[in-house]
Amino acid sequence: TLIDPTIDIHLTPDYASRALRADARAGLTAEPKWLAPKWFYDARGSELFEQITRLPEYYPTRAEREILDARAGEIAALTGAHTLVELGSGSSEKTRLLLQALHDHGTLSTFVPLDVSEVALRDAARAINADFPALTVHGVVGDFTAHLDRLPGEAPRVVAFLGGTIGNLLPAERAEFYTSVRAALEPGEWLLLGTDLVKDPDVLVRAYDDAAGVTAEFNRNVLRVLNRQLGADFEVEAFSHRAIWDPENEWIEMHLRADRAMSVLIPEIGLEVEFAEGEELSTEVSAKFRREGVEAELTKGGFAAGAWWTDSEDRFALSLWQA
Ligand code: AVJ
Repeated sequence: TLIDPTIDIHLTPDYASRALRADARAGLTAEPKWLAPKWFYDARGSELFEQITRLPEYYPTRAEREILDARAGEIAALTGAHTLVELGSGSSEKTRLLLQALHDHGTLSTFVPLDVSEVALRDAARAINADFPALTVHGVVGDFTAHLDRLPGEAPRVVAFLGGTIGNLLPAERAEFYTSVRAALEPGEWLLLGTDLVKDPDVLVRAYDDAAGVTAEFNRNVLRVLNRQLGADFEVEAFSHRAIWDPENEWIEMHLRADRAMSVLIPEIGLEVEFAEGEELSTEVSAKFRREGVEAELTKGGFAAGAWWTDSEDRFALSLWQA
């Protein structure tokens, strides 16, 4: 029989809607305008992202899975983890690979998925519980940039932050994130990190501007989120998708370009926003990494290098760090 998993809630019910309002106000009154990438992921946005992961141009998901397929056993042997903490998801195939390897190694007792969405977390927790009936699933509803203290689970724990999502944080935010993960862990515990690597800009731009236009729809979806959640009247089809490689910062930036001048009303935050023709709204930074850079940042954050693995085409890296 399945027991309902334990869920700790560190967020108030209105956390997301308050954060969206604050972000929309800050970003849409800034010069240049911006919106944070976390607002892509309503139900439709999450489904579009799933589609992106299956596109021929979008290699990161397949490359990371290849590494996990090859290395999950080594990760289990190196860490001897009793607890797997996963930041940001919890139902994916990649999670199952890690859980299976830790289970086979004989040390796994607890899985701790952490997500801002309680619904997503309950679904993930139940699905994992069904496949790993002996596992204690202890979910945490929280924001990984703010609620890493008091992570449950028996030591040693591995905190997995996969998919290259670390690339959505700006350098200062990454530094803060590494410091807070380090503070949440006891010495000897682990961080498992997925990072997309710097490569041919054409390959990168294609991965963020696919021929089928799925990424364009994903990008525009953030305007639909604002229309629905804040009563805004963005004319979604009047914005074009742009993916730009910034060689100085070594990141991909996604923009939405206003194809003509327009004025947008956002009643729920009492804002009227003007767009000039051709004005670009920044919606996501997706940083790409080099080994030296990752090592420098993690070392500064107080971690010691454990392992560095890449896929057969050196497109993506999975690295293990010890607190
Ligand atoms: C989920 C943040 C890793 O940056 O590659 C995919 C999101 N954006 N296509 C990424 C994304 C455009 C993705 N992450």
